[in-house]
Amino acid sequence: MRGGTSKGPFFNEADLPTDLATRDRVLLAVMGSPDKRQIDGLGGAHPLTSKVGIVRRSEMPGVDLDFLFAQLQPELDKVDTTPNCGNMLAAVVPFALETGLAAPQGATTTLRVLTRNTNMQCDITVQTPDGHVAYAGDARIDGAPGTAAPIAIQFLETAGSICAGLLPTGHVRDVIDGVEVTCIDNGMPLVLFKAADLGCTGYESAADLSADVELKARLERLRLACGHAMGLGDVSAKNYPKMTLIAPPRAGGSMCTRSFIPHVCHDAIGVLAAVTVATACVLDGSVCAGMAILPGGLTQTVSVEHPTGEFSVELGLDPNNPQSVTRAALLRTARLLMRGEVMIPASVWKGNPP
Ligand code: NQM
Repeated sequence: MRGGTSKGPFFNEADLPTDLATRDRVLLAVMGSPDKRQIDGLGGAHPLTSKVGIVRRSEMPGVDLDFLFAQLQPELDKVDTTPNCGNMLAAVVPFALETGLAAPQGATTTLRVLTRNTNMQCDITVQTPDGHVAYAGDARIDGAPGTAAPIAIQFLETAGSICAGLLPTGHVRDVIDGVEVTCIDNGMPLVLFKAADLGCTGYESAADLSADVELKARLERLRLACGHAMGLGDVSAKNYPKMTLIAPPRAGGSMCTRSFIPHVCHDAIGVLAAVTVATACVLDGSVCAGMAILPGGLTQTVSVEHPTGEFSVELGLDPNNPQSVTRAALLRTARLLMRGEVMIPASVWKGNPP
């Protein structure tokens, strides 16, 4: 499935080994990791195409589907199920409808999905005219070509997904390793700082930033220090916190970003990374203060500019405390790319008994 600006294979959990160590070996074999080109598997030689979705019917009252996201890396022998992925999440309901894990409800189908990685719930609405998922439509998301049917995602509660809370250092702004930063987690742990503070404009292309070896070494030093400050311990082998360079918006949006995930620069920005940037924009005293251009009000659409366009996040603020974000809504698209069997070497797993 393509989910937003990511893609990867989706599995019905019942088709995978129950033993987690075997499951991870199977997923590595599916994707062809570790190998820079993932030549012996389905992975696309990039973190955004080294992702796997695992879905099952939920047993939790009020929840329809459970989703487990697995992040692999081309060159690592590792399967990480600790972070979220809001892009792969967009493909969960289409996958469940295609495979009979859920039934269509009418012209649209809304299901509640629990992301098991961080226990996060959301409501996802897809178009299902005639009882089938519609993929064609007019919705456009920057970072994926063309247009497609809209998939609306409404997040219910995202603060402190992996960290202990929204502001895991206890401050809205810190100075860490000589750089003024906001460490924040509203669905994805991020470190935000002004691009200019690291000698960048913040308007560079993703390719130019990914090729800047010196900048990446500096970012990694800062990331490791922030990881400790955020209570995440040694993050050298983790793909979070993501490092987010910010600059004044220049395309009519609210804030301009360049997001390292964390060792290459994203061509766009992750879904929950965008939710987290939007949240930092509305917090008084964050590094975004004085730079973000916001519409104001208790329902704010924050437009996060990124290298290939923008990502709009609608935030709902608590009327009794406008510094508190109570919900986030956004639009994605997804597409079924293929269905079939993926072949696992018998030395890795011989398959579930028929
Ligand atoms: O932040 C990339 C992506 C992501 C994650 C990453 C994501 C999210 O664009 O919710 O979607 O940050 O590694 O798929």
